[in-house]
Amino acid sequence: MDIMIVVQDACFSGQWFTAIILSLCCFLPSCLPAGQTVDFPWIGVETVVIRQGDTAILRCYLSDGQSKGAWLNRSSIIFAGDDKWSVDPRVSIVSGSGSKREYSLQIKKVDVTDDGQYTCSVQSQHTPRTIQIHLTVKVPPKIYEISSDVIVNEGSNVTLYCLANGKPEPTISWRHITPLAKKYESGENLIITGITKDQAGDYECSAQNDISFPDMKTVKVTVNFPPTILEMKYAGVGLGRTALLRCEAAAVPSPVFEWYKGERRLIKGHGINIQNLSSRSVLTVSNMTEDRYGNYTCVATNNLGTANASMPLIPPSTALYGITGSAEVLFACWYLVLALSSFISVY
Ligand SMILES: *[C@@H]1O[C@H](CO)[C@@H](O)[C@H](O)[C@H]1NC(C)=O
Ligand SMILES: *[C@@H]1O[C@H](CO)[C@@H](O)[C@H](O)[C@H]1NC(C)=O
Ligand SMILES: *[C@@H]1O[C@H](CO)[C@@H](O)[C@H](O)[C@H]1NC(C)=O
Ligand SMILES: *[C@@H]1O[C@H](CO)[C@@H](O)[C@H](O)[C@H]1NC(C)=O
Ligand SMILES: *[C@@H]1O[C@H](CO)[C@@H](O)[C@H](O)[C@H]1NC(C)=O
Ligand SMILES: CC(=O)N[C@H]1CO[C@H](CO)[C@@H](O)[C@@H]1O
Repeated sequence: MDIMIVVQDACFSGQWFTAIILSLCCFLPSCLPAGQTVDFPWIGVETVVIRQGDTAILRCYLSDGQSKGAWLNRSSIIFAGDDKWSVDPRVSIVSGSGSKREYSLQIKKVDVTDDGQYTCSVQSQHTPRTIQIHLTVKVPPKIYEISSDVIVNEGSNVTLYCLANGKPEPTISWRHITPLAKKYESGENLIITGITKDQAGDYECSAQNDISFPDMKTVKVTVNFPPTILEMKYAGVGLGRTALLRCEAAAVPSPVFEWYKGERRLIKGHGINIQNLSSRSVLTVSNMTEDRYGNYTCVATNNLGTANASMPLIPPSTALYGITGSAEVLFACWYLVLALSSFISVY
C-alpha cells in the first residue's frame, strides 16, 4: 500500500503532522477510489453509549513520550497534538503522563448532533495506530404533541394521536384509565370506532425507550349521550304532610329536569319545590292536599334527547302499610332517608 510507505517515511523524517493527515486521509472516503474500502489491521473500533446531556470521554493512549496524537470528528480535526482546532468549548483533551500517556477526548453536554464516528490517530516512531470510536447518543422519550381533550357524541369515531421523540425511537402505547385499565395496540394513533359511554374518560399515552422512565400524558374524552331515567322513587304521605319524589337520570351533558302532574307542568311555589343536582331532581310537595295525589312525570332533557318516567303519588291508606301509627313512623323515617340520599350526589 503506497500510502503506508509515505506515512512511514513521514514518521521517520519527523513530519508527524503530515503523517497524521496522511493516515487519517485513509478514512476519508474522498481519499479512496470510489467503491473501495480498506481494512487496516491496526484499527481498533469501539462504541461509547452516552445519554444526551452527559459528559463523554473517548479514551485514547499514546504509547510513549515520542508519540503524537490527533482527534477527528468525522472528517474534521478537533485536536492535532495539543492544538485545538475546534471552536467548540465543550471539547477538551484529558491528558496524563506515564508509560501509557492518556490522550482522551472529553465532550461535555453531549447532544444528538455529536453522534457519530470519532478517530484518534497516534503516530509513533514505529507503528501508526488509529482508534475509531463510535459515539452513540441516546435520548430519553419525550411526548411533544398530543391530542387536546375531546367531546364527542356516542357512536362517533374518535382518533387520538400522541407524538414523541427520543433515541432510540420510543414505542407509544395507549391505556384507558379505568379500573380495568384496558390496553390498546401500540402506535401514535388510537382509533375508537363507534365510541360508547363506557369508553369515556382519560386515555394515557406512554412513550417508552430503554433510556429512562416513560413519558406520559393524558387526553380526556367526554362522550355525550341522551338521558335515560335510572330511578324514580317517592315517599308517600298523609294529608297535610310533605311528599318527596326523586328522579335520577344518566346523561352527558347533565340533563335539565321538568316535572309534570298529569299534563300540567309544575313550577316552584305554592308548596311545590324543585331542587336539582347534576343527575337527579327532587320534587317536594309540602302540605299534601287531596288534589295533589295523582300521576307525576319526570322529564330529563339534554341536547341529544329526552326521557321521561311516571309514577302515581297515592295516599298511604291505599299503600302497603295503611295509615297506622307505625306506618307514619316508617314513612317519616323513609322520608328522612330519601331526603338525605337525594342530596348525596353520585359524582
Ligand atoms: C461533530 O460534528 C458535527 C457535525 O458534523 C457537529 O454538529 C458536532 O457538534 C461535532 N461534535 C463535536 C464534539 O465536535
Ligand atoms: C366510523 O368508522 C367506520 C369504520 O371505519 C365507518 O364505517 C363509519 O362510517 C364511521 N362513522 C362515522 C360517523 O364517521
Ligand atoms: C295547608 O293547607 C291548608 C288547606 O289548604 C291551609 O289552611 C294551610 O294554611 C296550609 N299550610 C301550609 C303550611 O301551607
Ligand atoms: C301518567 O302520565 C304519563 C304521561 O303523561 C302517561 O303515559 C301514563 O300512562 C300515566 N299513568 C297513569 C297511571 O295514569
Ligand atoms: C314520555 O316519553 C314518551 C316516549 O317514551 C313520549 O311519547 C311522551 O310524549 C313523553 N312524555 C313527556 C311528557 O315528555
Ligand atoms: C339544570 C336543571 O335541571 N335546572 C333546573 C333546576 O330546577 C329549576 C327549578 O327549581 C329549573 O328551573 C331549572 O331548569
